[in-house]
Amino acid sequence: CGAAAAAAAVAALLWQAATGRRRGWDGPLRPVAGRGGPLATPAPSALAMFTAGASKAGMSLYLKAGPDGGVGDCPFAHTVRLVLHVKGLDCELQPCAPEQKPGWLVADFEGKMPCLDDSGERMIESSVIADYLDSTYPDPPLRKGFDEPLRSAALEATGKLFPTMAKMIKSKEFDAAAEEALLASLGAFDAFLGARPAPAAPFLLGDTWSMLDCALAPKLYVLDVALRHFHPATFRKVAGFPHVQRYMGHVLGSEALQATKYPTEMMIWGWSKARGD
Ligand SMILES: N[C@@H](CCC(=O)N[C@@H](CS)C(=O)NCC(=O)O)C(=O)O
Repeated sequence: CGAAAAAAAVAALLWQAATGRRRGWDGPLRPVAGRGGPLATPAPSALAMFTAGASKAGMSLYLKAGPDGGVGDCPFAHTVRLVLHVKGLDCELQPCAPEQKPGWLVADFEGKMPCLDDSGERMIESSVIADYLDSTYPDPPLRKGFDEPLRSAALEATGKLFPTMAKMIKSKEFDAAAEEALLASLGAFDAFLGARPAPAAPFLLGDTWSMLDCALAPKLYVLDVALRHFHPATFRKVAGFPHVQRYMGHVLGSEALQATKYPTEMMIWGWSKARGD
């Protein structure tokens, strides 16, 4: 029995060396963060020795770097990282400043990021990457198994949140029209959350992460940090939306968000640049 377990462990190790991904034998799954990411890169181990000799197997995510070379502020890359995390997939993070992008990324993808490289299969656009991950690594499913009318309603109710919050955050002076538009989109979102069959459900479509949560949570992280920083009086008005408050509290406090978030200083740095501060 012991020998069989050891053989299974070795087989799993070799499988990981070949694929860059873990199989469920070695305990809880966690993502591997790259340079300067919020999680420390695991210490060298037998696993590292195996993977060091492997060819191009494994997953890498090329994403915006911050000024210190670590993971920069990008809600779209954050969505991909959430999907990876929820699925328990290991992925090397490769933060890239404009001058650090690999030649193939510039030549084949106009340097666009985030860009996923899964053992040579490469793609850009966070939604395309997220769909690829969901269909290639279907456990847990993030699109299938959810109520379709509820999903459409959620999409409709959340569609204006990011554009309106971005406009407000970017406005240097107080802009009453921008605030009104943001509050209107928060109102639509609040109404949707409260009208669901299970209004207290922690995620948009029920009790588990869906693709929509993975797309929305990084944007609410922006609201929580950048709107609070640049327009605190407007941020205080978010308290007037109780369902939004509860949803934000849940997803922003979740283990997955905490494990994948980039530093708040990075967020302020990125949005300060976008504002031309
Ligand atoms: N529609 C794209 C947007 C991606 C995007 O805007 N990426 C920006 C940061 S949020 C970026 O990586 N900028 C750095 C660069 O292009 O060098 C997606 O969803 O993937």
